[in-house]
Amino acid sequence: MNLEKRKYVKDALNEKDNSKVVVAGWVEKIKSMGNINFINLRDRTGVLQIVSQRFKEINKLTPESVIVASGIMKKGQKKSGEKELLLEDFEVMNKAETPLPIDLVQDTTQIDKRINNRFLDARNPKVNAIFRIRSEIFKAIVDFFSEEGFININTPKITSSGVESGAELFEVKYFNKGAYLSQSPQIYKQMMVAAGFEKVYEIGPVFRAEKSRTVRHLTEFTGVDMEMGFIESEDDVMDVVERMMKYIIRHTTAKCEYELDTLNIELKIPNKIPRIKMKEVKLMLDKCGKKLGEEDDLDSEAEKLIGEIVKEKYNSEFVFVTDYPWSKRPFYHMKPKNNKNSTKSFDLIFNGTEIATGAQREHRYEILKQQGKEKGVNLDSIKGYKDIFRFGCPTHGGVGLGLDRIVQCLLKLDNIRESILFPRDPDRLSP
Ligand code: AMO
Repeated sequence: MNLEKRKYVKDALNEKDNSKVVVAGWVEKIKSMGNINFINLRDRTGVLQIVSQRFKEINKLTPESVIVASGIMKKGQKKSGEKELLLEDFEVMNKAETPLPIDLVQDTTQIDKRINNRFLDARNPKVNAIFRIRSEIFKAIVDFFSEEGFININTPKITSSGVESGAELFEVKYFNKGAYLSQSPQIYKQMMVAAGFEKVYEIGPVFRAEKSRTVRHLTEFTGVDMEMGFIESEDDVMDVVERMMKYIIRHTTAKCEYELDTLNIELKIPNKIPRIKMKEVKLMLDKCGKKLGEEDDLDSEAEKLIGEIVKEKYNSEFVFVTDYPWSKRPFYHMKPKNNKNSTKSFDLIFNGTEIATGAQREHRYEILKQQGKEKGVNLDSIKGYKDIFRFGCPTHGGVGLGLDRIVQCLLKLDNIRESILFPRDPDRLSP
C-alpha cells in the first residue's frame, strides 16, 4: 500500500465525508458485533475507529500489530460525531505475538517489567504523555536560554578528574590511562565564562557512581547546567532560575494541554519564589519536630517537610534554600564576606525534592587555593582548573538542575524512573 498517501489519524478525522484516506499504525483494540468488525487504530496523533463488514482476516489480527489501511471517511455512530474509516483494504506490516509481555490494557505491570519492555510501555497513553511533555520541557529550556542570550556548549563526558565528590566518579578504561565519566560540566562551564562567552549552558548526560536505590537518584541523568559572569551575587543566578521555571511551566501549559489532561495534571505558574536562609529553614523544621544540627544538610525527609511548610505559609510549590553551611558545599563555592562557615549558595526545592544546586563561585585565585586546602583539594590535581582564575576571570556563578527531577516533580511522578526512558541505577544497565 502506498505510504506516500498516508495521513495521520488527527488529519484523517478532519477530512470531509467520503474522502479516501490511507492510515497506518498499531491495532489497539479489535471488536466484533455480529458480522461487523471494529478496529481501533492508533498512531502518534490519536486513535481512529475502523469499521469493516468484508474482511474475515480481521479476526486473525492481534493487539499491537502494525497495519496500513485504506478506505472512506464517514460520520460515525458516536454522539460526538467523530468520523470513522470504512475499510476498503488493509495490509499487515508486522503481526504482534501474543500474549504481550506487559499489560497495556489494565496497566497492571510493575515498573521494572515495564522498563524492560520500554518500547511497548511507551505506547501506553500516560507513559507516552510523560515523554512528550519532557520533550517540550527540553525545548522550553533551550528557548529560554537562547532568549536570555546564553550560548550552548558541549563539554567532554570522558575526563581525567572530577570536581565534585571523588566518591561519585565512575572509572573507565581509556587506553593505557585512567579516566572518569563526567560527574558535572562544572570546570568547563566556568572555563567558558572566563573565555568571554559570559553566559553559557549545557544540557547533557551526568554520571554519578552513587549506590542510592531511591525514587530520586539515578547513576546517569540529564543535567541542565548554566554559568554566568559579572554577577553581583548568587541572587542573580536565582533570578534566572526563577524566570526559567516560570518559562517552562508557561510553555508546557500552552503546548501540552492534551498530555497534561491525560495525566490529570494542572500546572501552576509560581509567583515570587521565596528565598529562605538555611538557618531559618532549620528553625521552621525544628518547630515541626525535625531537629537538624548547624552543620547538617537537609535530608530527603527535611526537604519534604520544608516543601509542605512553604506550601502552607507562602502558597508556593518552590523554595530556594540559601546560605548552606561551608562544611556541606564544594571548595569552589564563595563564602560571604563576614562568615567563613557559610556559602553564597542555594538549592531549589520543588514540591519537597531538590531539583537544583547553585552558587556564586570563588573567582579570586589565592582565596580559592586556600578553600581547596581547607577541603583537602589540591587545585593542581584538577587539570586546567586553576588557570581559569589566573588570567582574567570575572565574578561568576551558576546552577545545575536535573532534567529528570524537573519532569518528575512537575508531573508529580512517584519514581524518577518514570521520567526517563532508559533509567540507569546500581541494578540496571539495560535496555
Ligand atoms: P549537584 O550535585 O547538586 O550539583 O547536582 C545538580 C542537580 O542534579 C540533579 N541530580 C541528580 N538527579 C538524579 N540522580 C542523581 N543521582 C542526581 N544527583 C544530582 C539534582 C541536583 O540538584 N556542579 C553542581 C551544580 C552547580 O553548582 O552548578 C552540581 O553538580 O536535580
